Amino acid sequence: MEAGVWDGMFDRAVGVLRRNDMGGWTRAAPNLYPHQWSWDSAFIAIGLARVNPHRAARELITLFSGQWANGKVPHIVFNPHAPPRSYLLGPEHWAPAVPIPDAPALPRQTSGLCQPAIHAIAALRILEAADEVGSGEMADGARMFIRHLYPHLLSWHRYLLTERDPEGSGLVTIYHPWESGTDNSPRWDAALEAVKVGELAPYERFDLQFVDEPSERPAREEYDRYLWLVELLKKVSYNEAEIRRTHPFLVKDVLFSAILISANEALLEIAARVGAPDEEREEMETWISRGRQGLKGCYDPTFNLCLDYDLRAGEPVRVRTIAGFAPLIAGEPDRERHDALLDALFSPAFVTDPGLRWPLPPSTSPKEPRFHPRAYWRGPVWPVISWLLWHSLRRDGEKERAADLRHSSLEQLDVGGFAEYFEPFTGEPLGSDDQSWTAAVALDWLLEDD
Ligand code: 9WN
Repeated sequence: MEAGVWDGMFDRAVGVLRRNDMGGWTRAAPNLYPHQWSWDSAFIAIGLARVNPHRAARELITLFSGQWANGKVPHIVFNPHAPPRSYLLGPEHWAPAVPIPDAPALPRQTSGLCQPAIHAIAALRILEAADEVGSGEMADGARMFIRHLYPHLLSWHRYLLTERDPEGSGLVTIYHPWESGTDNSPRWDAALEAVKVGELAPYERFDLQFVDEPSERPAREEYDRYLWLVELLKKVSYNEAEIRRTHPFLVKDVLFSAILISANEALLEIAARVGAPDEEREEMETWISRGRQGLKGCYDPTFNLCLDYDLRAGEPVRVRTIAGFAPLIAGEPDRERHDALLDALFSPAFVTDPGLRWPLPPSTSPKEPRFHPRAYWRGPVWPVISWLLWHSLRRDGEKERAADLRHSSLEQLDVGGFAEYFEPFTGEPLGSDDQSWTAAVALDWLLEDD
């Protein structure tokens, strides 16, 4: 760790995670998100891996205790002690009239959606952290942890690459913008607009009490559609075949798919460590090459970005967002395309826009007509996305660019604190304060030297 430069930040980040620690799992944020979120927990485990590997392992194990019988890891595992009227949609909104055969026999309730599968990357980080400590109790604990988690990770990835990809395209179909983790990104505008909302019970937006301005959260029309899509999924008791037949929102999400490819690389390493059968490793290799092929088919040479594909409309989603850099996250084997993507990332359409407070990727390109610098995923900078890109660039040997992303991100957090996201031109912290995954990626960055 660079001593002196980021004085106090390490302790502040640890403090945020400690205050959000609910005993074996971490709430995503103190007020706005009082439950355990799936990809947040994976980032939290990454941040905790070298600080407290045992606690990091526990984060993932607790999350996976909510896994469904079909392998799906739910996007929220609910906190039974969350204050009433604190989060919409709470646990009472997810149960369908007809019991769900695939839901877990749980002491804890879950949502019925999922989120990007970054968990295997987190699990591998925990193993590597335990390796650094050396042999002894830690190594035994890590071995037990991974023996326990490996089959769960495998069935999670299998679910995504079968039920969510019956076409064998290597790309994951999402059923709801919340599944992407980039909820109100303009990526989903057209597909959402096509959803005809039926009769909805009146509802209250609890989220708006925890932000300064309503524009920091999705709009009312978006919420109507989010809630309606959940109603439709409940109506078919989350039956995958029925969803594929009837659901109005089915999109191949390139960012989700890319994260899964990278997670499959991690799973492959984990498989080697647990001595998994050859067939399982071959299965993962097939997923990885199929995924890369799938992303190749979504590449748009005019934008030099990868585009999501709307299955209902039968067309690509032509909008420039950070999801376009999916192949960089997956690992792009074609050198020419890799360089074109890097040029696009470091172009004025993203990181080198001269008006930016820090050279960090805005969630949506400022060149897009639907860019909005304060509106959730429509423009602000999200530290976890900067982390994903940093991690990928470093893996690919792009040392200098990775170091710049890390340095600017740490500056952003030093000035603005561990906010959920940041206004790209002013650096103003927005959304929730003390967001767990922001503190977690800060820890990971602080523990690196470059
Ligand atoms: C819905 C918890 C989550 C993140 C998502 C982010 C936001 C929820 C919401 O918060 O989504 O899942 O209510 O807006 O978009 O990426 O996991 O931090």
